This record gives sequence, C-alpha cells and structure tokens, in this order.
Amino acid sequence: MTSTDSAKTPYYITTAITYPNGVPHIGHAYEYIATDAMARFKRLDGFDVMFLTGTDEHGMKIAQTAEKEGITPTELVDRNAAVYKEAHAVLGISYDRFIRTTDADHCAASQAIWRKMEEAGDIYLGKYEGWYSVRDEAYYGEDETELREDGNRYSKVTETVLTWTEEESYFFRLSNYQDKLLALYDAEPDFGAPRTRFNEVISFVKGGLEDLSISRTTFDWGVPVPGDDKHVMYVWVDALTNYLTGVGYPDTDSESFRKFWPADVHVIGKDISRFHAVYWPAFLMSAGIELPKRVMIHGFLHNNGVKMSKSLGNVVAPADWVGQYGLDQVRFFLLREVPFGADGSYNHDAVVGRMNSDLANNLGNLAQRSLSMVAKNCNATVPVPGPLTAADEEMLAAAGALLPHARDCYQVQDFHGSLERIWHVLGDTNAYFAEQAPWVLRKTDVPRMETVLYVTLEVLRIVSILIQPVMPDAAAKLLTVLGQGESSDESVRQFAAIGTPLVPGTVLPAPTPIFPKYEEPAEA
Ligand code: ME8
Repeated sequence: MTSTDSAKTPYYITTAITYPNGVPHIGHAYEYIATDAMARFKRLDGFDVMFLTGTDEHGMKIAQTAEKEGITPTELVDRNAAVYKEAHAVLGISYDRFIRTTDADHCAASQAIWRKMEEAGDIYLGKYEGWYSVRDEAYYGEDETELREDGNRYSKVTETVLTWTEEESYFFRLSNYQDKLLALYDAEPDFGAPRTRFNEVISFVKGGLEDLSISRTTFDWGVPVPGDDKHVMYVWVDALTNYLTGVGYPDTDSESFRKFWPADVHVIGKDISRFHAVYWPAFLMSAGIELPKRVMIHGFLHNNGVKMSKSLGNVVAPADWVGQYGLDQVRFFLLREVPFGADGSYNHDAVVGRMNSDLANNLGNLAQRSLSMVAKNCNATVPVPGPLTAADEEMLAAAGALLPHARDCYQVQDFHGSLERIWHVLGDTNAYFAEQAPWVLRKTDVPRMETVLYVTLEVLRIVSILIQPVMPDAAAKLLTVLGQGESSDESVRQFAAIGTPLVPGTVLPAPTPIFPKYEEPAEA
C-alpha cells in the first residue's frame, strides 16, 4: 500500500456471487456493470476502493447440474467460473478480487463464522421437514407455496418447483432476531434500498421469523460443518460469508479487514433481498461482527418485457451484445435506460435509439463539430476565451454543477439520474452551440468564436471526466482529443480536476469520431 492509499477513505463494494451452473446473461452483466461504475466513480473521487465479485460454487443446484452433465462438481465449477471470469473481462469489470467459494480461505472463513454463531448459542441440532426449492436453495413456508395443475408444488414467491424434504439439520435461531432486525431497520432507514423493496423485507420480518435450517446431509458438495462433517453448510451461510472472506476474515486484525469492513454496499437483485437484509445481518449480529452499511436491491431486466428463459431462447449473452453494439454502448444503455432499483426491459430498438441519439448525436457530434473547428481555426490548440457572456457563464455553471449532482446520485446508486442530468446539460450545450453559431462568428468575430469554442470544450471536458465510470474507453478517447489523455498527468482525469479549467494553448490531437451511428447490417 502506498502512503497516498492510507490517506484515502476506504470504500468496499460487492456484487452478488453468481451460481456458475449456467452461462452469464444480460441480467448478471447489468449487476456487474452497475457495481463496476460505482467502484470506478469512487476511485475517481479519491476513495481507496475494494471491489469484490465472484462465483457461488456450493449447494445442491451445482451438485445436480454436475450430475446431469456426468462430470464432478469440481469440474463443473472450474469450467464455469472461467466462463464468468471471461464475461467480467468482456464487460470491463474492474474488480479487485474474483472470489470462488471453493477457495481455501473462504472455507476457513465460513467455518469461523459458524463457530462464532455457535458460541453465541444460536445454533442447535434439529430435524427439518419442509418445501425446498433447489433453484433458490431455500425452504418456503406452507403459505408461500401452491399446488398447480401439473401436479407440482411451486413457490409463490419465485415460481420455482418445490420438493418435500426431511432431514436432520442444524438450525440458526433466527426467531431470536426479529426485534433486533426491526430495531436495525428503524435506526438505519437506508440499510435497504430502494424503499419499496426494503419495505417488502420489513413486512416479511414483521410477519414473524422461524428458525432457519443451515445444514444439509443429503449431499456433500459444501463446506463441512465444523465438528460434524456428516453435514455441509447450507449454501447461503457460506455464500453470504464471501463478503467477509474478501477482506481477510477471520483475521479481524488484518489491515484489509480493519480498513474495509463493514462493507459500504452490497449490490444485489430483488430475488435475494431476504437473504441479504434479513439472514445476513442476523448472522453478523450473532457472530458479533459489524453490519454492512447498505444493501442496494436492483430490479430485473426482461427481454422486450418477457422474462429471460432458456426455453424461450431469449437469453442474451453479454459478449454477443458487446460484439454487436460495443462495450461502452452496452454499459451506457443499461445504466441510462432503467432507473436502478426498478425492473426494466430491453430490446434492439431501445439500444439503437440510445446509441444514435444520446451518444452519436448529442455527445459525439458536438465533440466532432467543435473539435474540428478548433483544429481548422485555432491552430489545433485550446483557444483563449475572451470576456464571458451570460450564456457562457450559464453553460459553465451547469457543467460545474454536474459533479455535486453526480455525487448525490451515486451515493444512492442512481446512475440513471446522473446520466440523465449530464445529457440534459449536453442538450443545452448543443442548443448553445447552435445559437452562438461559431461558424458564423469565424467570419465576423474571431475572439467571440474562440470563446464559444472554449466554453464548449470545457463542458465536454467535464462531461468526459464524469462519464468515465460508465464508459471508460470512450471517455478516455474523448479526454485524449481534449488534450487530457494518457500522455498527460493522470490527475487531470480525476474528479478533483473538474474545477481546474482547460489551459488555453494546450495542443490538441486530430479529432476522431468516437460514437459511430449504429447501422443495421445489410441483409444477406
Ligand atoms: O442468486 N435481471 O446467484 P444468481 C437482473 N448465488 N438481475 C438478475 C437477473 C435479471 N434478469 N437474473 C439474475 C444468486 N439476476 C446467489 C447469490 S450472493 C451471496 C449469492 C441477479 O446467479 C440476481 O438477482 O442466481 C443476483 O443478484 C445475481 O444476478 C446473481 O444471481
């Protein structure tokens, strides 16, 4: 660690860890990209960031998939963890650690938290009978199930098929935590977000909590229960613990644990809010470990409004989209299109609409037109601004207000809100450019033309710095054509540099178009 790191405020962010029993789809990509944008934002804002992601490799579902494929669970997870890692690379995910729950340090961490909960008197041996969903790796209460026409019993919560299961099991005294959890939700109203989704969790807890079965004996693909290796841990006990392993638990004196725990935010999807906002804080309270500060629950993405499913053949592989539209375009679309927290829908026309209007027109065209004028008429250097008019001042003030606005938005993972405001300012800048008409001023008032071009480049510089978390490659290209590229000091691209205006006289490279319009491929 460098001395500058120790002066920075730590920020610890996690994604859910994916079950590597299938292939990554656009819903997973959405979560990785949002979390990555958050991590990049904080790094650019001067924080010392720890970003954890990975794969959730134990449990019955993995064991069953391996059996179906005629391979061992280890072969399955080794093969598929590599596929998920590759998806992270394709999506430009800047994680600090990719955790696999079969990693040795993770098994040790899971056993350590188990012992802590046991020492607290919260674990006992009993017998479990109930409706189990292998898909969700979860039991459901009788009232949460229904028998359907096909003869199967389904979870009404997640629409998955249930099987009646009876086994000896260790239990966690979740029933002891109802009041403590409700007190937590009262004291920390932002512990879960957005509010509507958090309210669902609170109602669930208010409805009463039963003790939770936390071990299995019917298969052995899991972390052995300490002192009783007939049992493996219920996969969610081990899965949730990944957030602790990632920062060095059980070594609570380690530099990384002291620095990064408690986590600032766990980013997860709506189907697993109960695990993160009920079970996880209860386990941590029991083990005497500080609680994470926030659980951010995002919505689900649907293909044209229809749930993705293999049988419908509408599952989008992230790499296909990146190949078709480009990485930054996909990242932008996902974060701009759907308010984080809400459910959203995607389709080809919506992506193309964003690419052509927001990216190619509003941003790309403005950059290309202003930079070409500077190249031709200002000696390819940042021009010297003259006295500023009210219109110039207004433009610069609007751009200057973007950073505090973005900070407020990212504080609550409102990526959509931040991008919306940035594009609003870009819309105003396009109107300003059209009204000021620097191509006319070129013939009538050159100093005024230089001022208009300077103001436009300055807005573009601020916008380029601020869109780095969402579109790292395109922003880097824009910053390069604005003379703030790789060859200059890195600090000019940090958020702290936003208040330091472009230096007139800076030599600019030849402008190159950055956001091409999407052209439909010619019919074969
Ligand atoms: O739940 N749209 O793993 P997972 C948006 N291993 N997000 C979606 C989605 C969709 N269509 N489908 C899934 C698990 N997700 C557990 C997590 S964490 C300790 C253990 C999200 O592979 C889902 O909500 O089923 C979750 O946050 C993540 O993808 C991984 O889902």
